[in-house]
Parts: sequence; C-alpha cells; structure tokens
Amino acid sequence: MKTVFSPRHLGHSNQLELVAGAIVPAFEKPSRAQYIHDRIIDVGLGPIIGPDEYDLSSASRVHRQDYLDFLPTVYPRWKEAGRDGTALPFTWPTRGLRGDVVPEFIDGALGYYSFDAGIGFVEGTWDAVKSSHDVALTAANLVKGGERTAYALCRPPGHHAGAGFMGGYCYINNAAVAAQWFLDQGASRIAILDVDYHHGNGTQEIFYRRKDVQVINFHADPMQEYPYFLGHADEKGEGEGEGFNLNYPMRWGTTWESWSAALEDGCRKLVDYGPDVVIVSLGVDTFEKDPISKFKLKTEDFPKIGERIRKLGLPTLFVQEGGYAVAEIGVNAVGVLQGFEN
Ligand code: SP5
Ligand code: ZN
Repeated sequence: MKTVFSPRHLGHSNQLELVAGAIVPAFEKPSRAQYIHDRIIDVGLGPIIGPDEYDLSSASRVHRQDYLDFLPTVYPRWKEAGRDGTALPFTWPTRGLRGDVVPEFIDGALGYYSFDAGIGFVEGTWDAVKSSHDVALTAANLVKGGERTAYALCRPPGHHAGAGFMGGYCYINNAAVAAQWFLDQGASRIAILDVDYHHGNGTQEIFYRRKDVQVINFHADPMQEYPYFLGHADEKGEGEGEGFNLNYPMRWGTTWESWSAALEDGCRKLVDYGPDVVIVSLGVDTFEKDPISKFKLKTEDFPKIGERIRKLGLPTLFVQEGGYAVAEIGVNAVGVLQGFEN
C-alpha cells in the first residue's frame, strides 16, 4: 500500500505538556512519525509519497470557519504579545461562564477554542497541521482513484478536534475532513472506525447529528480515562444522526480478548450500515507499553486488527492518530497495515 507523508510535521515540536502535576516534554513528538516512516521502509510496505496541496473547503464543512481562521493566527499573535516558546491555553469557558464571546487577547482566545492544554503551538505548528490535513486528503484521493487502501501518516493527529475546538494534541480533524471530502466527491455513506485508546470526542461531536457518517469508537472508559467528558455507551447520536454513533468504552487493563470482541461487534454494525468507504482512525496507544495508556494489547495483536478490517471488503483509508511508545510505534502501526495487506 502507498503511504502519504510530509516532513513538514517536523516543524511542530518542543511543546510542553501538563501531566500529573508536572510540566513535561510532550508525548506527541516528531520522532513518532519518523519511527513509523522508517518501519515502512524496513518492511517494504510500499512507496512513500508527498502530499498535494488541498484548500480548506472540505475542512470548512466539518469545522467552524472562525475556528479555521483562528488557527494560523495563534503563533503570530503569541509573538505579538512579546512571547516565544510554546503557546498554551490555561483557562476555559466551562459551565456558568460565557462561552459565546471570543476574547480579544490571545490567552483568552486560546482557551475559547480548546478543551485542554495538550495543544501547544510553536512557529511551525500551523504549517504541520495544514500538511497533516493535506496528507489525509492525498491518501483519500488514492482510495477514490481505485486503490484498495492507503495510509495517511498524519502528524499531528486529529480525532480530538471538534467543529470549533482543539485538544488532545489535535487541531484539524483529519479523519473527519477526509470523510467529508469523500461525501463531497459523491460518496453516500462513510464509516469511521476509531481504534485509538482515547475516545475520538471531536469526531463524535462533528457527526453526532448526521446519518451520512457512522462513527464507531473503541476506547478507554471515560469514567477512568481522558478525554473524560464524552464516550459513554449511551451516546448514540441525535436527531437524524440517532443510531449512527456507537461507543465501546472499556476498562483499564483490557486485553485483546475483550477488545477484539468489541471490534467484532462494531464491524458487524458497520456492515449493516453499508458504507462506500471505511476510514480507520489508527491509534496504537492501546499497546501494553504505551506510556500514557492502560490497555494491554501486544505487538502480535496489531496485525489482527488489520486482518479483521480487511475482511470488511471495503475501500479503506488509514489515518494515523495516537501511539506514544515511541520505540514500538512503528512496528505496531505498520503491523496493522501489514495485517490488512496479507
Ligand atoms: C491523539 C491522542 O492519542 N491524544 C491523546 C491525548 C491524551 N492527553 C492526556 C494524557 C493524560 C495522561 N495521563 C497519564 C499519565 C501517565 N504518566
Ligand atoms: Zn490516543
């Protein structure tokens, strides 16, 4: 299979992150993508090509225009405020506060457009975010052109980004934009299978009232795990979208046996839906040695994910999301892709 990848992700680095009461170097770091890239070459998965440039027209159908306009302004405004280093929010409009007025000053605007502090900006962040979007759409175009599958080696990831907010290392929701792009190109129905350890709250929020995108999430129970405030089993969609959102929350310590049973159930629901294309939000932070996660999938389990998805018999776009056990991320992510191909 072909991989789409851009070295422009490298400009997005040196961010800090607030974890367990300490400011630490971010887990979502450039070496993640480089390990996957190198593993693709080592195993001869197939050619690696660069992205084409896409405009933000499909993105503007899943994200608010004011949010998309805001993203490229963040770092210039941060510098205008006399700062350097990493731009981060630290205050948010929760219940009881005004969530309808965008503050003028950058600190307030950053809080307005985010739900956590996991979204640092440095000089190259917007360029990397745009390149990640272009990587996803270039890979989508390969699938539209008749390839059975393609892999978008996106960095930064996307599934925590909602219509008007960023968080969880995510800025533009690459998988959601790709789904919208397939619809804009004439597809009728798209399914998104999100196998990242964390609930894809952004993807769920974007499509919650729509029936043209089925969203299926397999993730750590929000009672125990980030992003905490979405991802329960009773969230099934609303209005026209009722019945088209499926959540499989699982407890800390989940192993392949029960994780794969959830995948099996989700795949059956996907087949009933009858999508034209499957988009896999491919996180490999379900791995037993992942530094921020508590599932127990083993390296040998990842190819089995790919094998099961292949059995769906549908055109399939893989979009990279999380995975932080840096030394193993290449083997595990590429393991899913090899499982699909074999
Ligand atoms: C795309 C993606 O996987 N985003 C994940 C964002 C997770 N951010 C919160 C991490 C909380 C980590 N808490 C456990 C710390 C163990 N040292
Ligand atoms: Zn994750």
